[in-house]
Amino acid sequence: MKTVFSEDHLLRQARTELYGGQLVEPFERPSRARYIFDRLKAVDLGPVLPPEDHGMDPILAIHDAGLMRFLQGAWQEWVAEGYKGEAIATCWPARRMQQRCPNHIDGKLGYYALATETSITEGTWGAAYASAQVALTAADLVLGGERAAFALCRPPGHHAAYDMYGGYCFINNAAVAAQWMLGQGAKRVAILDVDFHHGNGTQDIFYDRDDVLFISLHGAPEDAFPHFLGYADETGKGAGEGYTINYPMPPGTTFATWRKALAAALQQIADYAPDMLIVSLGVDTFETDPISFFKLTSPDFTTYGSDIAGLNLPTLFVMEGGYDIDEIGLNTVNVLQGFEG
Ligand code: SP5
Ligand code: ZN
Repeated sequence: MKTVFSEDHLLRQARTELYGGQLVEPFERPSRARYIFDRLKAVDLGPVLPPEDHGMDPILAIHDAGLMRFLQGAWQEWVAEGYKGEAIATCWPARRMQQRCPNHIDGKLGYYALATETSITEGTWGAAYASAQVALTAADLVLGGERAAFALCRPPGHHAAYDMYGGYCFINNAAVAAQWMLGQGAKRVAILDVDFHHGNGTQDIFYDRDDVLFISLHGAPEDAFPHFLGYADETGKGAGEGYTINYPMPPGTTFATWRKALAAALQQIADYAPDMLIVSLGVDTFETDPISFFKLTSPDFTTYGSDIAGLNLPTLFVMEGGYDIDEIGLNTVNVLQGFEG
């Protein structure tokens, strides 16, 4: 399997994440990508290619132009205000308040943020842009006839909504790739989100559409980030009714339970008969992930990679989360090797 990867992920080097009332070293850190890269080299998964620049148009086909302009300029506005730390939202357009974008950087951060753990830094835009180009280039490989491709995206994307960033995500790489596939001739695309967290951004983007089926397996919102989306009764609206499917699961969920949800999801994808499959691949379902509560083991990742291959669909894997960094390479590449069989 070919991988697409860009060293520009190193432009995102946040020093702070607001966690437990403290500013800690972010869980989403540069070494994540290096460990995955090292593992896929160690097992000789296949060639690693740089991204090709597809420009802003495929990104603006998914995201609000105001959010993209904000992300490009936020660090400069923050520094100009004289702030010393990294850019963190401190207020929101909460219930019964105006949903209008203010001028001041503090207001803009609150308008566009869906969570406060994600600090914006000097290189954040450059890394996010490169990550989207990685996904687009890997999508081209699948469009060009490859059985599968791996977009080693960093930063991740599935929490980024039409006009919101957060959850370590700025541009929704999987959504951008799905829209690109549709523009290049695919009639229907399925997105299977196996990251521990609900893919709220992807759901938001495609909620009223029937040309993208979105299925997510995740920690139940009662107990897990992003807390305010991902319930089983969210099923799409309008033309999209029935084309969003959620499998929320409780703390302590084991592979046996998780795999049953996966089997149901795979049947629903088969019934939908898409031209292509995108897997939002987060390995934070791992038993020792520091911020998650599922109990998958390293061999389980191989097993479910093989389960996904059973669909026999052209498949694009897009990297999302996973924070047990010592094992992130093993677990991620296990999925890809399990898929290859
Ligand atoms: C892409 C991705 O996986 N993003 C995840 C963002 C999660 N950020 C919020 C983390 C809050 C974790 N709270 C865990 C409590 C454990 N004691
Ligand atoms: Zn996650």
